[in-house]
Amino acid sequence: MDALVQSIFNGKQDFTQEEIWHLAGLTIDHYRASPNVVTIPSQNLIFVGDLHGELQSVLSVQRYIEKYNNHYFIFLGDYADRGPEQVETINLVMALNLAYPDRVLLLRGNHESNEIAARYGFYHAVLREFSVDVFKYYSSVFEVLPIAAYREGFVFGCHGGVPEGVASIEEIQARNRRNPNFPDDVIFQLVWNDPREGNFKFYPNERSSRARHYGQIAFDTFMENINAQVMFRAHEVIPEGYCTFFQKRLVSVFTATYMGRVRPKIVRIGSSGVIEPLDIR
Ligand SMILES: [Mn+2]
Repeated sequence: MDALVQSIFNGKQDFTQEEIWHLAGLTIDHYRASPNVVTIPSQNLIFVGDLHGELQSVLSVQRYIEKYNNHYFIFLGDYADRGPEQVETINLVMALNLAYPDRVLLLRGNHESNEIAARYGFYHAVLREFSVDVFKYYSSVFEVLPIAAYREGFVFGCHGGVPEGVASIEEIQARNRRNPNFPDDVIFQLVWNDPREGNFKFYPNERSSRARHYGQIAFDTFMENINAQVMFRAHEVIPEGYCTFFQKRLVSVFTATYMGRVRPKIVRIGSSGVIEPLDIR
């Protein structure tokens, strides 16, 4: 294992500009050639929701990675912004990925964006401690992170959920994610859209003129088209840390406390399809 990755894995929390450059470079090398939708290699899965700069949440996830050593961990994005330890949190997330490259997958959330990071704290947190150059290293990581994870006949996972006007995995693969923001509408909706119960397809989402709410009809159609049974997503603050939609076929998970408003969770699914929320901390 890389010496820097090892030291972060063992608890290092102070970083130099050069160390962040090194860590970001390793992460970029890891994802540079990844497709937008990554194939999940296992049926034993644990999904991690929004972390938003809460180091205690990632430290707890790290213990689960060691304990559930035959499980594949999918982080659904939103690593920094808002919380108290943003640099430390995203650095540990990258280190966990590099320590377990075959068992950890990092997806991109809507906060892995220059525009959003400038508005919700990460950009300024990096500038307080480091420099614009260091923010550019992180921004280069944002650009390469994959958008979704998929196992045919089983699960689909992404930060937000069902995009409008998409009927296949191939259509998502054909999009270009390589931008520090989200100019592509399909990529944008995959990380921004929210589910709402109801027998409808899509309606406008107050979060953004480019975002949608997706209902039962849109969800069922998408899942049939791509051949998946269960979808996992994050992106919304849920007091219990976890909830389901659409006859329990959509799981929404949140892994930060969000200033004490959430009892944070991660969610496990095994080959039997049983869904098990796990308390962290
Ligand atoms: Mn989000």
